[in-house]
Amino acid sequence: MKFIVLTIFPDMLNSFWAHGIIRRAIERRKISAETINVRDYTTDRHKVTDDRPYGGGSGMVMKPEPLAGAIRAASKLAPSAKTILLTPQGRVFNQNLARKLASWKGLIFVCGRYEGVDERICHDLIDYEISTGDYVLTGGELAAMMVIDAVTRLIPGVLGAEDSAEKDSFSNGLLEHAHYTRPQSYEGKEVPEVLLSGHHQEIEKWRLESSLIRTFLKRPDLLQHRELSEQERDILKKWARDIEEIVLSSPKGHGNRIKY
Ligand code: 4GY
Repeated sequence: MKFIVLTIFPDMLNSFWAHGIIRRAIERRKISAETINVRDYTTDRHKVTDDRPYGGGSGMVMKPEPLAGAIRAASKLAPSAKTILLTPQGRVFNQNLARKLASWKGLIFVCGRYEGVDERICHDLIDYEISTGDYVLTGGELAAMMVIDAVTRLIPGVLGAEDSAEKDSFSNGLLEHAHYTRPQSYEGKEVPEVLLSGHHQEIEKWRLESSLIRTFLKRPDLLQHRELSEQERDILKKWARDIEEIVLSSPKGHGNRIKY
């Protein structure tokens, strides 16, 4: 996978490329990383990348010519790469989109600044618009890094077999189970007994239960569109029975049955 980021603040990417799994992926040639300074493609003495908006108003707009020059230079480096503009107006990024992007050969990220990018660039030179979420950043750089980060860890050989992407949140549509490490007792709180037992089947069962209940409590929307396996249904039914028992035996209860 070839990543190219177009920005007027290339230094923002330096520490990103230089740390952790991203750095290792570059060293092992699982990905290649390039930052292109849009200012290098300005044509005037003062290297101006913005201009006043037609129609008036406050704020500035990114001039089309430097961006066009930078995109064309990037496309030469990665001819089969798709161009992506990071904008709140794009398709909202998620793990499924990350999986799709991970299967492509190259991605060119166009990072806007100021109030926005001249519409003719968006229209002519951008293949996809992606949003990392419903909020407004001061530029596309952080969003580009988020997308690159999520895509990189899905590329085969980037993560070790140990912490493979298959095992984490969303690979099965559920949140991760709770994690514990030493010490066994921390500020009076104990690690769940079963995790010390060495009984792998019981541990797997506990982890699925932890995943399911955390998803139900923290992100019930994730369960809405997901089919449940027989085992998952049994776990949720057991919890429903336990909860109902508590409700029915509570002193103020009127004996109303929970409908589900
Ligand atoms: N949200 N997801 C986002 C963003 C900043 C002005 C256009 C987002 O991806 N990008 O807020 N981007 C703006 C800044 C130019 C992009």
